[in-house]
Amino acid sequence: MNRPLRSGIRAYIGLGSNLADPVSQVRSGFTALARITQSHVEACSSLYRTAPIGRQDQPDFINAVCRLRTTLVPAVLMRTLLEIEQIHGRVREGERGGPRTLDLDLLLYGGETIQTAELTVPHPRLHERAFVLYPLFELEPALLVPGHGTVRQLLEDCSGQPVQKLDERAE
Ligand code: PH2
Ligand code: MG
Ligand code: MG
Repeated sequence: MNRPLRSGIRAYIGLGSNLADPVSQVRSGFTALARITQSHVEACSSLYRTAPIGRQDQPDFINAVCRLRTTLVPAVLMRTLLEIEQIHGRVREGERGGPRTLDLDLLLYGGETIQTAELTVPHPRLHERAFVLYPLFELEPALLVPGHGTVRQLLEDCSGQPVQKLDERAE
């Protein structure tokens, strides 16, 4: 286990799965995030069962969010997330937004705005997705999404997207 870092940037990672035992996939994702070099997991949200946004012809998702403190630069952190997805059997084929074993999105990297060929931060759809905003709200309601406002404000515009917090004892 990596030791807590006092230096570094706070990065928020969104986890999502709707294939091959999604609860186990997300829990295994938490474990893999805890093993990333030069990084320390500060907090993980509860798990949430969420209706698919976008493509509807797929199972419900399990979603969650983790807060990391990291000294990795964003491009290296992103590459590491893609490697973890692959280890979890992620196959990228067919239409975008389809079912997946594990999706790890770099949602926020400190207060930075990043636009490169590989990476857009904040995540371009984070501000309108209840399945990300609810777990973020659980960790940090006053968190600012650069260019959009606080998580608390953004959630007010997300009614009508079904999100159910899982009772951990029942799992
Ligand atoms: N991810 C998507 C598309 N739609 N819907 C839910 N509920 N949860 C997700 O993680 C999700 C989605 C593409 O990344
Ligand atoms: Mg995603
Ligand atoms: Mg993704």
